[in-house]
Amino acid sequence: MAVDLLLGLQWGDEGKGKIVDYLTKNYNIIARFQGGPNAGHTLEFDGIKHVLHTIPSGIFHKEAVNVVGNGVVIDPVIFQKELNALAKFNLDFKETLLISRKAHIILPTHRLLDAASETSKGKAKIGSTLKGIGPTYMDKTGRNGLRIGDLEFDNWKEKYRQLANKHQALIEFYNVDVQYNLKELEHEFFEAVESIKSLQFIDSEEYLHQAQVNNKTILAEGAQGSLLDIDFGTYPFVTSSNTTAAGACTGLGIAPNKIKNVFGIFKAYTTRVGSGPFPTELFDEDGARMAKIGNEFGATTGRPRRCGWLDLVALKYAVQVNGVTELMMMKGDVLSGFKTLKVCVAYKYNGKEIQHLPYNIESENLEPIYKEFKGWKEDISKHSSFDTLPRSLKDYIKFIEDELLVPIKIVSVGPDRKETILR
Ligand code: 2SA
Ligand code: MG
Repeated sequence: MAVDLLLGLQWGDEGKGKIVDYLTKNYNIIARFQGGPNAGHTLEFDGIKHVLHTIPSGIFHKEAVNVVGNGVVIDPVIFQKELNALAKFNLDFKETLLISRKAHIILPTHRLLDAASETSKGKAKIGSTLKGIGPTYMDKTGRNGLRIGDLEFDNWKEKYRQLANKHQALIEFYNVDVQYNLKELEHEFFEAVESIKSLQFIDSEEYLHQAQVNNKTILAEGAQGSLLDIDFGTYPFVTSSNTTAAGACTGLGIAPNKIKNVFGIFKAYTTRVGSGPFPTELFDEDGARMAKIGNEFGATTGRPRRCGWLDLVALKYAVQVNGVTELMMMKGDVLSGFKTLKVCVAYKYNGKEIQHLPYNIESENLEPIYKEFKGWKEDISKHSSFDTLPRSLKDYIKFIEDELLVPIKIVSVGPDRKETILR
């Protein structure tokens, strides 16, 4: 049985959580493959708004099994808080939330190291969510990490201590002002570890293999976005994992030839939270309007997101790297009421017009070239069929499809599960 894959094509916050929740009815298993509590996946249904960080977005469907894959990094303290926030929904986690033994653990000192590293960079900081993501993946690739499977052995605290001691020495090396009380942090960490031990830890690659043999349907859920990919994103202003399609193979142990549909999610405009280049960023009223109507604030940190026009050059790049087979356009409703819309169709790069994403997209070297579109006035959030959408929105959609050569199968017209148009 094939595996489908869903991922973000921009700098994250495209609305992956909403669409995973919407699609879960078609799948037996939802499996997260990278990232950690830096992610903020927002879901809205029955008048409830809920933000998930590490737990896959299929959790609200009682029949679905949710797997936290080996490519994910887990902070037991945040994980525990997520579980507590879900208590009111009466979900049975023992059977429906499974964690890979090979997933790495975020230690309290990883978070401190993240803060020390960012502080030491001053103005050049990445704009990390400070959840310890970078340092944890560094320990993973440096072969020092502590994994979920280690918790099943008696000596895990020795491993923990060794790693935490090393981190403390590193924090001192940074020589910046990071205040902390390790005793307190460790107290909550050890408590949370004991509590997550009540969940099922699994050999997730084997579990997912057996699921495929038994004809179960699997949806791999990405976090952050393609332009934050450690290899293909706007390095160094990226996250520390592969957010692109290949990350689903390494982050779950799924073979590339088992992946069938690749669903690429994008916003009808662009946002970015944290530092780094953003060619179509707006500093005017249009940008402020997108931020306000789109409620563009980080779902994990609350930071305001930077906003700008749709960048088709960057989007084409993401479609290419991921092999996207179906597109999903989010937040078209936020663009209602704009007189004119702009879409970046090429860049002026060192004096020449180019149509690909170059190595360096800092604004000193690059200027977006826009095509203008007529806006629409109507509130589209109550529409349930593509046919009734305003003509100008349909033109906008058609242009994007023609440029990317991939069909847009879902048009989201509001944050609620119900505000979704399937074509
Ligand atoms: P990190 O924390 O080390 O992974 O940060 C590195 C860069 O990756 C960006 N990043 C994100 N960008 C968008 N959304 C993310 N999740 C949250 C959300 C973010 C928030 O859903 O809104 O609440 O601020 C996310 N996670 C990481 C980050 O901004 C850095 O640029
Ligand atoms: Mg988000």
